[in-house]
Amino acid sequence: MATLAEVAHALVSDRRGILAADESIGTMSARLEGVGVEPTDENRRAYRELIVTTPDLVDSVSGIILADDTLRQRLSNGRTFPEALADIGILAGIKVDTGAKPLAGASEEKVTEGLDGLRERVAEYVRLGATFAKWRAVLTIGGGRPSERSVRANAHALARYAGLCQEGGLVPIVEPEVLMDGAHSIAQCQQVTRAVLRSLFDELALMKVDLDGIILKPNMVVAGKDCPEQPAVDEVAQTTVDTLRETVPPSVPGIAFLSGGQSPELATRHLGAMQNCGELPWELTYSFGRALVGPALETWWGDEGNWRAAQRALSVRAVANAAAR
Ligand code: 5MM
Repeated sequence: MATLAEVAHALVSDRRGILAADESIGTMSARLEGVGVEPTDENRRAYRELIVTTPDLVDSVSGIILADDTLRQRLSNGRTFPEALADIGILAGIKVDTGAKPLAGASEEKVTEGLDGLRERVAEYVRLGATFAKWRAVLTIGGGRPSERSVRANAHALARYAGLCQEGGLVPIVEPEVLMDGAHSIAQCQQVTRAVLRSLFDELALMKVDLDGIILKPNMVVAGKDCPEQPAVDEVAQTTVDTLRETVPPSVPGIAFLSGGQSPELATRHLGAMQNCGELPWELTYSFGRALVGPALETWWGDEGNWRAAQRALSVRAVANAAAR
């Protein structure tokens, strides 16, 4: 059986990246409704089948993060999703958090929940074929946010999640997302991202998490989407890499970015530009959700006749991101 470090390494090497298809039922339903598809269990299943049966996906995707409902569903050929992924050489991951909930005493801020019963759920997910997991914390900038208590509460939860996953045999993807919402500058995003990552690595050390058996999934350091001054691609790349050099220990095998609402093309350009920012101690790759599958969803529209065109749209983004690496 592969060690945690071997699984983590496999997820970020060979120019491949991770596809995030772990939208909760609420988010996935909203995305389906956005393209005129009725948000039924069957349509959520069919959409995920479209993704995992995309030809040659294994050439650019090392792992796919699934949600709990998908892990229990089957493809039309009767295989479970983890079985179907194993058949084609892609690792199956599972989102184990139960969502970001209002943080007591911190107006408009959230803390991600899901620690209760996590040890038992991890054991079940391993039995169902998962080899890695994901937990996403969200932090907002503006109006005095993020507060120190939201940074520390989320870092603490991420570290306890990571420890439980490693104990149970899953590689934890640790995702502290500083949101792009707002009019903040890239400098403000850098300052907050730096503080969030410092707090996170303090907590991971406290919880004795093995850093060579995790993947970090951070935001890129960008300006808020309403900021009138949008930085150039090279500035985003350099600022992101500088921030990571200051905060992420070299024993972390890989950093797999979220796309956070950037357009698919811009997220790919940022990833590509980062590869020219000098020698780095970790692999830099992608763990995009919307920036990988958005164009496919918009092509599909729930119509069987658009199935292959939608898969081609996914392939285009996956191949472009692997090439950017
Ligand atoms: C795919 O979306 C993931 C789950 O979202 P919800 O639990 O809110 O439904 C999300 O965690 C995703 O993995 C990350 O945000 C990265 O996705 P993007 O679209 O930002 O690359």
